[in-house]
Amino acid sequence: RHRFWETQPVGQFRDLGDTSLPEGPIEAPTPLSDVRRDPYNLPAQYEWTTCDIDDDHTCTEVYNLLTQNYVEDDENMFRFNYSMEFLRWALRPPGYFKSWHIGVRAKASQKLVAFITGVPARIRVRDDVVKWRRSTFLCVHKKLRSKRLAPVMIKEVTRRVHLENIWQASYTAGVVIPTPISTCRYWHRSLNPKKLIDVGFSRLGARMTMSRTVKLYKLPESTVTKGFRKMELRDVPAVTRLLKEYLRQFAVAPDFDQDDVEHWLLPLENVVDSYLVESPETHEITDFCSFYTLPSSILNNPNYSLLKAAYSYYNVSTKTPLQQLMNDALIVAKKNDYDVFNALDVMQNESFLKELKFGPGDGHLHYYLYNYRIRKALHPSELGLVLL
Ligand code: NHW
Ligand code: EN5
Repeated sequence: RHRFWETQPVGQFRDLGDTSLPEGPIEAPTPLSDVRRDPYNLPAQYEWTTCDIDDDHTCTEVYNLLTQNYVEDDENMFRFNYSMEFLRWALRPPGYFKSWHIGVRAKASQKLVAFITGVPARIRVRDDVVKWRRSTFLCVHKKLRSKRLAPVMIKEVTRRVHLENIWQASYTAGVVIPTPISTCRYWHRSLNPKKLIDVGFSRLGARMTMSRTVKLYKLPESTVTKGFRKMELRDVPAVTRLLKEYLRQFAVAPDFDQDDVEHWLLPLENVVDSYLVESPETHEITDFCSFYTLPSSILNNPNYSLLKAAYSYYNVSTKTPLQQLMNDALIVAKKNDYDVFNALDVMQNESFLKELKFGPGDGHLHYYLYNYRIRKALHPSELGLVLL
C-alpha cells in the first residue's frame, strides 16, 4: 500500500497496538563513514540545487514554486501563500544548514520544479531529548506529480541530515501515511465573517442572517487584560523560563533555549506576533500568547485574492485565564485586519475553542516522527509542538 514508507524506519500500521515493541529510536545510528557520499539519482532531466534563500532571486523562485504548487484544501479553493519573509524566518533558525534547503531544477530550462527542507530542532519525547530535524515545504510542481519524485527527495534530505549526525525528524502533513503519532483538527474563528462567507471559506449558519453573523463575531476595540503588551527583546529570558516550565507537561514538545525563543517568538512583522502579560505590580511576566501569519491565496474568486489568516502558536497562562488571554489575541488579530484566526486542538486549546466561537474545520493535521516509535497514538492535548 505504501511502497515507499514501508521501507522507512517509521512506525508501521501493522505494528499499531503491539505493546511489545519498545518506545524510542527504531534504527541505531550508523557510523558517519557509512552514510552515502553521493546524492541520490534523479531522473536524467533534473538536477539537485542548494537554494540560497538569502539571495533574493532564489528566494523569489522558491516563493513562486510554493505559491503556485504548495498545499491546498480538499476542494482546491485556497492555497497556502507563505511570504518570502516567512520562508526566511522558517528556514534560518539558530544552527540551520544551508545544505538542507534542497531544490530540484529542470536541467534544460533551469526552472525550479521541486523543493524540500529541514531545519534543526531539539524536541523532547517524554523524557528523551533528541536532536531532531523538522521537515517542511515538501513540494513538487503540479506537472511532475505522481512520478515518485517525493521519495527521492525525502531520501536525499535524510542523507544530508544523517551527514550532520542527526537521526530523527518530526513533520506534519494533511495526508495519512505510516503512522501518525497524533491526529489534530483545525479550528477557525471568524474575524471578518462577511469576507469569509463571500469567498466560500465559511457558510452562513442555519437560521442566520449576515447581520446577525457579523454581530455574533464582533470583538471589543481593545484588549482587556491589564499589563498585556507586545513581547520585546528584553523579555526573552522571562519568556524562555515561562515556556520551558509550561511545555514540560506535554509528551512531545520543543526544548527551547533563549536563542530559539528569540528566533521563533520575538515579534517579526507580518510573520510572528507575541504578546505577554506583565504584572502591573510585580513586573513579573505571567502569561504569553503568540500567532504566526500565513495567508492563503483565494483561487478563482473575482473579488478577493488573499485570505489573511493568523495561526495560534505557543500560549502560556499562569495567572490570566487562557480563555481571556486568547480573546485578547483575537482582539489584536482583528485590529490588525486578519480575516480568520486558526488553531489546532493541541496543548490546552480545547479549553477555549468552543467558548471563543471557533468552529471545527474540514482539515486535519497528522503529526509524525521519523525513526522514533511511540507505543500508542497521543491525544492532541498531549502535543506541545506547533510546526509551521
Ligand atoms: S506536508 C505538505 C506536503 N506538500 C504538499 O502537500 C504540497 C502539494 N503536494 C505536492 O507537492 C508538510 C506533492 O503532492 C508531494 C508528493 C510533494 C507532497 N509527506 O512523488 P510521488 C511537509 O512538507 C508520499 C510525506 O509520486 P507526488 C512535510 C506518498 O505517500 N510523504 O507523489 C514533509 C507516496 O509514498 P507511498 C508524502 O504527489 C515531510 C509518495 O510520497 C507526502 O508527486 C516529508 C508518492 O510520491 C507528504 N506530505 O508528491 C517526510 N505526500 O509510500 C520527511 C505524499 O505512500 C521525513 N507522500 O507510496 C523525514 C526525513 C528526515 C529524516 C532525518 C533522520
Ligand atoms: C505543514 N506544517 O485543509 C502543514 N485547511 O480546516 C501542511 N478549511 O482551511 C498540511 N474545503 O474548514 C496542511 N472552513 C493541511 C491542511 C490543508 C489546508 C486545509 C482547512 C483546515 C481549511 C476551511 C475552508 C474550507 C473550504 C472548503 C474550513 C470552515 C470555517 C468555519 C468558520 C465558522 C465556524 C465553523 C467553521
